[in-house]
Amino acid sequence: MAILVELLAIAAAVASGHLVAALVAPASSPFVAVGDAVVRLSPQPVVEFAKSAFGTADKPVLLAGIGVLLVLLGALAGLAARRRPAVGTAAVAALGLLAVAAVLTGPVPTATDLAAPVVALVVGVAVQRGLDRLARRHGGTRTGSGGSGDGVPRRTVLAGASAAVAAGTLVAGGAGLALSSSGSGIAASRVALTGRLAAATLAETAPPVPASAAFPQLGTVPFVTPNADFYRIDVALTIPAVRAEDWSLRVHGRVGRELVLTVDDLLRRPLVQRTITMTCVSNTVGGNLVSTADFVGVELAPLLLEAGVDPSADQIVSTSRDGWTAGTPTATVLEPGRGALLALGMNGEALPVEHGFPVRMVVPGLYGYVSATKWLADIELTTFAERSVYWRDRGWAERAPIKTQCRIDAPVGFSKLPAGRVQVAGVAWAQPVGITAVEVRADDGPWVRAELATEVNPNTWRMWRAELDLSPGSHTLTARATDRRGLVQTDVRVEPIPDGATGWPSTIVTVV
Ligand SMILES: Nc1nc2c(c(=O)[nH]1)N[C@H]1C(S)=C(S)[C@@H](COP(=O)(O)O)O[C@H]1N2
Ligand SMILES: [Mo]
Repeated sequence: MAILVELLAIAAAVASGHLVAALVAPASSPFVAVGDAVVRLSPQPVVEFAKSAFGTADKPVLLAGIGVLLVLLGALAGLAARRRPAVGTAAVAALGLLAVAAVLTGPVPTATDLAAPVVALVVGVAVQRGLDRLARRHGGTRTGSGGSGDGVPRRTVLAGASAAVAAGTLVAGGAGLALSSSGSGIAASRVALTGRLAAATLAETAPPVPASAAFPQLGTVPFVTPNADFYRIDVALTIPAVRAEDWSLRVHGRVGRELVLTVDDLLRRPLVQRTITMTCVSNTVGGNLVSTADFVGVELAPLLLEAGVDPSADQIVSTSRDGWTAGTPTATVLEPGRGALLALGMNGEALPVEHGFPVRMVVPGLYGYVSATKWLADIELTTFAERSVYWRDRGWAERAPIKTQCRIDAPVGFSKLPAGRVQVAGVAWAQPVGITAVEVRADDGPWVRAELATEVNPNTWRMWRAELDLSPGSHTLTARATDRRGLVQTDVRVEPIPDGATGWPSTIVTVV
């Protein structure tokens, strides 16, 4: 019985905490906050291992692991509580305090964030003490006759109380889950923001992408990546849920005057539309952590100038609602024509939640980890010497401009092709300068200049195609790009860490 009491108390605490969190501040759910804290405190090798072992299932696996651990802890505490009743209460209280600590040490904690773990703590302790007292008074599970005539009603009281707690837990947990998965109004907020963006007058529109910008009939990816296919990389255990109505951004640090901006404030500024190719530093040669979208947002540079950037502030640290941080060179963002954005829209909609709703940063020409903060919450003007950030702490470079790179999309590796002329096609990118040439060759043969598709702008990828005459047998096709600076992509193969992979992409095909 003591074990059941303990487990019911923990379940009631978790469920009530999740419900309160779903109502007031989704990220403050004790369960989720503890999971986030585990990720924050895990040494880098553990995080890398989890990612490679479980892939994108790493988050559910972690949450399930915490669930199993809670059951084990509850059972152990329950066993101990048979001898020493105080242990049972102490265990539940300790778990509650752990949740409070996880939320308090989390990113940008606010007073409302405390509501959920505190409710969980109080509910957990109250249930544990209440049921435990009933159980002891009435002899617990010791079954059999139970003796006296009033034993039956007493056991009934205990069973009834337990059932009531269990039912309450299910209802609270179910309601919490339903609310948090419906995103506490996030979906409605997204629809509303999509509407406001559609109704807004853009100060600058992106020219439509011409059909000549891609070669889909040859097997290249579409020029603009549909939102559902846009690559996704982040360390967020659960997607931070902030309604556009509740969002605000603080710009502070080495500035003349602090700014606090809401979505309304942003929508009052000139809105610009830009087609930009984003790239992840973790992309391996030939990989697909690169995508293109039409972003709508406000220019970041004038906003920073309004705040008055101190000349000493060489780094912009942006913090996500989930605590993740990126460090961007101030000079890059302020560079004339760079076009860094606080983006609100992506491909005709408000940002999808997994891509940073309601506001994210996008800086053309920089890898995402040093620039593209999603669920943006805070911008601090500081120095590289003064503050380090998430991935820099884990061995990645302080500065990371995108390296000139290309990819062969067709033919697909290990294809069997009929002899004769073979169509080769792919993409190349060198944001922010653009691509001026791509060459392809078979084996050690001569380089063949590819035909380039129409350039949309230098901050986007550029598609290419070429024809090669291949004799029967197996061939390795290799490509290399040249950027507008005249730099030919290096063939030296390096791994993504610390500042991006290099090397020529290649594909093996068999001509029959
Ligand atoms: N809050 C937050 N923002 C983040 C990250 C993150 O882990 N958390 N990852 C960054 C990295 S490494 C990349 S490459 C881009 C990816 O953006 P996407 O998922 O929209 O493609 O987001 C950046 N912004
Ligand atoms: Mo990335």
